[in-house]
Amino acid sequence: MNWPQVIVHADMDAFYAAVEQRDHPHLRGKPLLIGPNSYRGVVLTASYEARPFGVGSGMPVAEARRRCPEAIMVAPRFQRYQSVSRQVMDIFGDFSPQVEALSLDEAFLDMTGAGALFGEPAEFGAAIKSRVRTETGLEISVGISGTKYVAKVASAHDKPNGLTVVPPDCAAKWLAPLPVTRLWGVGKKTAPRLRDLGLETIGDLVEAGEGYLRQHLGAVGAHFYSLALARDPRAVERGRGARSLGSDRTLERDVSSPAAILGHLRRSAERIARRLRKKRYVAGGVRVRLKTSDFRMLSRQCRVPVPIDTADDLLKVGKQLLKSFGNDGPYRLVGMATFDLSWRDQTTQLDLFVDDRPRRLEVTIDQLVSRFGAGAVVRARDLSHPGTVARDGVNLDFLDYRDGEYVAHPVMN
Ligand code: TTP
Ligand code: MG
Repeated sequence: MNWPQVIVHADMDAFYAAVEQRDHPHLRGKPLLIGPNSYRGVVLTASYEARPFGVGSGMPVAEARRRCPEAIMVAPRFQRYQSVSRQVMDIFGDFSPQVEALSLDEAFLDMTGAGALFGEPAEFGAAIKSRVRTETGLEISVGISGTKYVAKVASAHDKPNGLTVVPPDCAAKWLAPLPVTRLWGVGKKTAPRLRDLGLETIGDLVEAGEGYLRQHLGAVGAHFYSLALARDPRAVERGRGARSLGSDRTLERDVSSPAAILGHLRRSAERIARRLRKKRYVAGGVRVRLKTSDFRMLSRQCRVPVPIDTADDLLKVGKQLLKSFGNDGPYRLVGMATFDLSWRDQTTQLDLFVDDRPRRLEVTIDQLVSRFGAGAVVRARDLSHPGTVARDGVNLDFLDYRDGEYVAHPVMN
């Protein structure tokens, strides 16, 4: 089977309604409409029990209630949905560093090259579904193919709780019998036009040919023709959800000595490196941020020739960046972040050409911490300056401790 690209589209089933049914057991198995309890609003979504009545997103509440009088009206709780969404997106992040969130409940994942880690598409599709179910108690439908377009059509194909894998070489054949409304961009206006031309299915467009479609529909005709043949060159874009992994430390006392700044950077680097390794990511770039005592945020970043995932390497880059600030502080925040994240296993250089002793040490520490928890390991040099980090809600030193991050073992240094 030939999979030049592996694109996953994952979309929660009846998202808002499913969250309400999960949180309120008495709503389970019942037709629900999520929306304002007023006859003037529109329905945001309907539970699957309500859908056979022909109700759904965007329908005026009055119309929906007429069609499905026994439906229970439930007011939306956006914060709740947002927090579930974060949980779900975080799970996606464990399957790929390339996640393009399209809305609260749906995303594309580029899983090209992930086979070595997760097996065949059908296997990792099932794994995504099962993690979402275990961790959120909710169901999700997954479509997998070689393009975004086909993956998206596939995820809707067998909803709810669907898993549809369409190998790229069968994609055009798979699309052919589907109605033209499944083409992106064919809506209420275009569908009747296509029907007037005798084009009912996606396969009909392919048969009609590009020239014919161009002649009758203009440039958009050529676009539909490409989609109908499952051609869709768009890459998964991380966009707003750009995955960078970082750690900022807001300090109780401003610092200006290079040694003190470096001390904080090192702790950020250690924290970041552990999280990178846990997710099996490597970073293609490093950014250092410093906030001056008058609240100006300064930032320097650079890319690295070989992706990295150790505190040792992060810190080396961080040190270089630090030299380029041209500002002597004092600083109230010291932070580091990594970006351009990719899978560790796709980068062959790693471990091969570089001295991997620092990495082996860090991995050993990871294992100690995961086996013995907080208190297992601390670097000697960290014992000398505890407690310099103020409340920033994220990165307190004592959180290090409670998180099971480094604690003490002078020998490890
Ligand atoms: P969708 O994924 O479109 O719908 P859904 O998850 O409810 O159902 P499906 O199983 O068909 O995927 O949208 C996700 C959530 O976004 C949905 O639960 C409610 C909200 N939403 C709106 O607020 N307005 C809208 O117009 C649509 C379509 C959705
Ligand atoms: Mg959905």
